[in-house]
Amino acid sequence: MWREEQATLGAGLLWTLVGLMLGQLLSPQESMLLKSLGLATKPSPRSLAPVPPVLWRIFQKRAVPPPEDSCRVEEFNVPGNIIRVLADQGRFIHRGEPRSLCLEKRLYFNFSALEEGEQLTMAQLEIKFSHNAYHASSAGQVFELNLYRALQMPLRGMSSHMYNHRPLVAQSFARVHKSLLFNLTEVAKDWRAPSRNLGLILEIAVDGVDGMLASPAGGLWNLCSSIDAFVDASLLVVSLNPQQCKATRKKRNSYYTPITPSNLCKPRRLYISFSDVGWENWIIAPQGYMANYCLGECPFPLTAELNSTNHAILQTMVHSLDPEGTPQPCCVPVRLSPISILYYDNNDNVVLRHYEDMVVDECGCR
Ligand SMILES: *[C@@H]1O[C@H](CO)[C@@H](O)[C@H](O)[C@H]1NC(C)=O
Ligand SMILES: *[C@@H]1O[C@H](CO)[C@@H](O)[C@H](O)[C@H]1NC(C)=O
Ligand SMILES: CC(=O)N[C@H]1CO[C@H](CO)[C@@H](O)[C@@H]1O
Repeated sequence: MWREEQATLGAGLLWTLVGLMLGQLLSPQESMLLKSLGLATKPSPRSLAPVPPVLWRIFQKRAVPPPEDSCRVEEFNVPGNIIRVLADQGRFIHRGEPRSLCLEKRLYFNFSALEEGEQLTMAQLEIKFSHNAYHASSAGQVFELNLYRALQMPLRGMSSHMYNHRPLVAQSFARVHKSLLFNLTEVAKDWRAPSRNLGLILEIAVDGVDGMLASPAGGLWNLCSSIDAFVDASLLVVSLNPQQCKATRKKRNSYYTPITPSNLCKPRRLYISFSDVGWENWIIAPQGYMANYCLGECPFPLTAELNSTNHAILQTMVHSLDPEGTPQPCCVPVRLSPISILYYDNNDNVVLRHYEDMVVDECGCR
């Protein structure tokens, strides 16, 4: 880690930055910053949905060290720098009747959060069942799950026949206390056009004509009741924004620079706290990060450690001859590295997104 800089100049810049963030972060600046983060407006999540464990896992794994290739999601082995978990917004069509059809529900995922230039590379539907609701009477019972693509907008009291009767997925499952995962990549690509996104119809039925079974207690036990354990459906979508993503990445290797008691150009520590900027209500993690900045002199003669260009070397030479007429080269970032941010977007979806060039690793005289 770099030595905490107490130099007057360093502290001055630091306080300018803090002042900028605390007091005078004017809306044009804030919206510029949001835009560079790929957001049109500052999200104001209404309900704070729990963070899907898979996103936490990926976030924590990325925290240190940063990924080698920022354009891939290694966990799923697909290209991408944005991972969203979209909540299902569909309604129940009915549940419990007739007895062999336990549940019929529309699943709808709002794709408006995906921006124009993003390429969708993966979509995975998760259907979750609660852990507690597993009923012993249904042990061994096999359920049939069918997923259909809806063909028209649902109307209230819509019959169950308004959809394509070739199911996208037909699957049997026996245990209702586990998540089921389905690959919907192809369908979701088609959903990018809003008029094409009419959602899905999910049907869960008990295998057999009648859903009633004699229970050990003597009465009739409705097998469907164990499907009340149905908790929710969500769609994990991975996409790639090529403009915000570089193909290859060098390893971050300059976490420590030699401590030189000088005013020479080098990275200085700067911690940016998201709560200081008033963003703590929509950024889930990190709460802040070490962004750093470049500061210092670029004097004649420039040494190799100052990462200078031929042009900068010439400029210092001219500066040494004519200090009034030509300034020194500037101390600027020459290597930056990315971070990942976990946040709620405007639709209350949870998003894990990779941002390039957020941390100053190396400075140079340019
Ligand atoms: C999807 O979300 C956008 C932005 O929040 C909203 O304007 C739109 O009405 C939503 N669409 C549907 C069908 O709910
Ligand atoms: C999901 O489906 C797509 C397209 O059909 C396919 O390319 C991809 O390999 C599948 N992913 C997995 C994990 O099976
Ligand atoms: C790319 C490059 O030359 N980087 C160097 C910049 O300067 C630091 C020291 O300040 C060196 O450690 C880097 O290798």
